[in-house]
Amino acid sequence: MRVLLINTPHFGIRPGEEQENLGLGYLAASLRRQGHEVTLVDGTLERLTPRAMRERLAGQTYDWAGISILFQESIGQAAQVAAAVKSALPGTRVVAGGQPATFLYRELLHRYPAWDGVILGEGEDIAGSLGGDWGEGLPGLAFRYRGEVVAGARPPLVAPLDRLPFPARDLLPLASARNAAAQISRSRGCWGSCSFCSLRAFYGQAAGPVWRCRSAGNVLAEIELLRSQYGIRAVNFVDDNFLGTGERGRRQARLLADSLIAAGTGISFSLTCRADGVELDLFSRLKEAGLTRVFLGIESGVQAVLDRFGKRTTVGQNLAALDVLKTLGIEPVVGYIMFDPGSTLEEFHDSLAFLEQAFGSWAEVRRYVSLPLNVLEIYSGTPVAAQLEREGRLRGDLLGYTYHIPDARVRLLVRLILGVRRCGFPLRNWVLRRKRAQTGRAAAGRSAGPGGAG
Ligand code: B12
Ligand code: SF4
Repeated sequence: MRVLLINTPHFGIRPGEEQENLGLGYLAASLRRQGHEVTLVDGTLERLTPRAMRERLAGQTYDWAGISILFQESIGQAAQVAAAVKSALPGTRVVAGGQPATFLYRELLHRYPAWDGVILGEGEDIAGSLGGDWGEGLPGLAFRYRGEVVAGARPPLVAPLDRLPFPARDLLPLASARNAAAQISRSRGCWGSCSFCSLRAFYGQAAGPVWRCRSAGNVLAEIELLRSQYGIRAVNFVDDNFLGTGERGRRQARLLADSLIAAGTGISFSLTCRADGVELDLFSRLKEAGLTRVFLGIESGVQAVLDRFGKRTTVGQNLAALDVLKTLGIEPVVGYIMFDPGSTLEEFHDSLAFLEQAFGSWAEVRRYVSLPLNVLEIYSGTPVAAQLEREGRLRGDLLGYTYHIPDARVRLLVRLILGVRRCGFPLRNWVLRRKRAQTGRAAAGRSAGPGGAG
């Protein structure tokens, strides 16, 4: 079977921060293990418009095409790509996968004729069956059947993760090409159920423990491969919650640290975690193993807001986690949500006071907090989306939701911030892209020219 996998183009990501689609790397490896031939086209990295995609695919033949939708904000773009694939390759089945597609399969199949099916949840165990007869349905597949949208029951979660082949890195050449960090997925799922996050719904609808972690040996083997075959010196663990569940999660993290130290890989790495798992002892071991940067979802410095988010952490834990990272000299990259549908002006003031207390100055806040004036975005599959819908406060549709904020002062503030951002971000990205193109040209000129420094 010949399979085409496509990463939906997303041009909103800050230039230089685009990453490879690891989910497609995993699917490709699983398909290959079953003897199928896979082509992967990355619309984001190649900056492909639907038209360019059509031209690129004309004249080729595949048994089916799968399109990954990582972010809900790119659902419209994905539908255009699906239509482009259909027009370039008439008769080829086109299926969608990824978190937003899983939650919005009904809307996708009703609204866009180009989609033939949607894969619900993890795709590795389903992908190999998609080229055959769909009959009355397959587990984990939603499709149109006799004029209705039907969905097969979700198959169990992939477990243990060690049984998966490593992602097909030859189809994900970005990290090695630009000498950047490679993305690694060491665990999947999270025990939390924060109101704004879709993780629990994504993994929780299938049978099996939500948080699953690869063994230290399996992760180490992938790192060794990345090092020896691709020259990788740094990795980013994309796990949503690196520290997983309770004592078991901490033990697994320590085991990995011990293995990395014993193997002397010399690899540096970053990870993402909750504030309540950051402990001095464990993190000093992780630092010894190569940890340099931690993406820390503290989300708020106001207890009432943390409670509203269902975060199950305290302001004290947030401060303590920042303190541990500071003590160890590990760079924090802090996730913070300043405004949400329940925000009040008083909470905004308290938040500013917290940030100042935690970081010392606004300059430091800007240095460590990714987006200090972050306004919560609403995604399908999250508890907050369901709540707003129940309360009749959710506006828009699958292409983008907005919501009503009862506090009029906050509403005005948010409107201002979003207005400035709507103009500012595209301009910033345009400038960054020009700069990168110029530096790229200069670098190419240097290396190609006689007597270059390299
Ligand atoms: C790495 C990452 C990024 C990277 C980019 C990744 C990339 N390749 O482009 C960066 C840091 C740039 C990023 C940015 C953002 N991100 Co992000 N990101 C992730 C993260 C942590 C890991 C993705 C990953 O590699 N997963 C591991 C693979 C194995 O899983 P997977 O992608 O789900 O794939 C599996 C299945 O979904 C399925 N599948 C997927 N595609 C397909 C296709 C087919 C055909 C089939 C059969 C199956 C299938 O099979 C795969 C294997 O099991 C996810 C969280 C997560 N756990 O997925 C969030 C996540 C995707 N990000 C999210 C968000 C919101 C964002 C931002 C919008 C945040 C913001 N407001 O700025 C931005 C968007 C871009 C921007 N405007 O800058 C949300 C998306 C929510 C939603 N419903 O839209 C997620 C789910 C985080 C969360 N918990 O809420 N992100
Ligand atoms: S802790 Fe992070 S990954 Fe887990 S549910 Fe909350 S936001 Fe999602």
